[in-house]
Amino acid sequence: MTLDVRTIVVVLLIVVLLLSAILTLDLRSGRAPGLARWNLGLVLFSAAWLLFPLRPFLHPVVGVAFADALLLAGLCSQYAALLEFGERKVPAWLVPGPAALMFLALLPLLGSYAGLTLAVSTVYATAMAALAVVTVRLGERAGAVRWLSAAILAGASVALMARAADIWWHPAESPAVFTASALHGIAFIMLLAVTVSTSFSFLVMQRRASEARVQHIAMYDGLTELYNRRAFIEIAERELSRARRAGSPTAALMLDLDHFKRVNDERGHAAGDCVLVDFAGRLRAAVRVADIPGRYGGEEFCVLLPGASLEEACMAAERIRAAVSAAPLGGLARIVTVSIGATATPRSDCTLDELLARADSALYGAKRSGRNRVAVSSPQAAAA
Ligand code: GH3
Ligand code: MG
Ligand code: MG
Repeated sequence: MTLDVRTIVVVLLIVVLLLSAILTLDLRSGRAPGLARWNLGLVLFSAAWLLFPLRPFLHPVVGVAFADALLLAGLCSQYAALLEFGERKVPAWLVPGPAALMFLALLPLLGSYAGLTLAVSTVYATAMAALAVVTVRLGERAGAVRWLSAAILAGASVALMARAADIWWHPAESPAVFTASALHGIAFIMLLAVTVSTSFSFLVMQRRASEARVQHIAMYDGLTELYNRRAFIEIAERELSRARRAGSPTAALMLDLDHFKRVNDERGHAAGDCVLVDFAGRLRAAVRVADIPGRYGGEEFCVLLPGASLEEACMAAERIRAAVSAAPLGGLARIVTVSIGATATPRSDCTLDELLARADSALYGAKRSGRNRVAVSSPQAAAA
C-alpha cells in the first residue's frame, strides 16, 4: 500500500475545517474553558495545511517557513487551551513566541531539504510530547480519555522522530516533501490521528467538566457550599439505612441562628450572608469528617452524625455552639448565637423524617428556654 502524503494533507485540511466549524458553533453556547484557544489552534492548522499543497507555487518563505510556523502556533494554542482547561496560567508569549522563533530559524535552512525536515520534525515531535505531558497532568478532571489522547500524541512524536532520523540517514532517498516513503505516510497518518483524537478528547473533557459543574450546583448550596436540603436528605437516607443494617446508632442536629433577622434588618442582607458563610465554616470545622452538615433552608442548618450516640451528638453540638459564640460571626460588632436541637435514633427502624422532626422539636425547646443552648430530644423521651 502506498500512502500518498498529498491526499492525507487534503483529508487533514477537510477534518480541521469541519472540527473548527463544529467548535465555532459550540463556542456560542455556555462556558467551556480553553475551547476558544483550541479552536484557534484548528484555524491555524487549516491555514497551514492549506499552504502545504500550494508549496510548488509559493516562495519557500511563505510555503515552508511561514506554513510550518503556523502549524507550531496551532500546537501551542492547543497547549494553551489545555493549560486554561486545567486552570493554569497561560503566558502571553506561548502562541506567538515559539512560532516566530521557528520562522526565523527556518529561513537559513530553506535550501536544505534534509536540514529543514529534520528541524521541523524535531520541533513538532517536541511539541507533541509536551502536549502529551500536559494532557496527562490534567489528572482525574480530564478522565480516562486523557491516557488515549496522550498515547496518540506520544505515538505521533515517535513517528515524527523516525521520519527525521530516516531523512538524516538517507538524505539521497528524500528528494521532495511529498515522497511516498512509508515513514512519511505514517508520520502524516499520525498527524491525522492526533488531530481527530485530541479534538474529540478535548470535547469529552469539556463534557465531563461541565457535568461535574452541574452536579456540584445541584448538590451544594451556592452561598455556604454546604450540602443543600435535597442532597442532605439523599445522603442522610443512605447513611441511615446503612446504620440500620449495621445495627449502629445515628444522631442528628438541627441548628438555627438566633435573632438572625435583626442582622439583616440592622446591617443589610450582604452582612447577613457573610454571617451565614462564616457560620458554615465554623460548623464544618467543628464536626467530624464522617458527619454530614447541610443547609436546611434560610438560617437553619442540620447535621447527620452516623454512628454517634446522643451523648456524642450533644458534645458535637456544644462544640459548635461554643465555636459560634466565641467571636462575632462575619466580622459583625456583636455576637450572633445559635440554638441547637440534638437527637439520636430511638429505635433501629427510625426514619429520617422522624429523626429530623425530633431534632426540630428539640431545637424549639432550645429557643423557648432562652436560645444560645443545646436541647435534647432523648430516645427515652420518645419511647415514653
Ligand atoms: P429566631 O431566633 O427565633 O430564630 O429568630 P430569627 O430572626 O433568626 O428567625 P426568623 O425566622 O424570624 O428570621 C430568619 C431570617 O433569615 C429571615 C430571612 O430574611 C433571613 N434569611 C434567610 N435566608 C437568608 C439568606 O440566604 N441570606 C440572608 N442574608 N438572610 C437570610
Ligand atoms: Mg433564627
Ligand atoms: Mg429559622
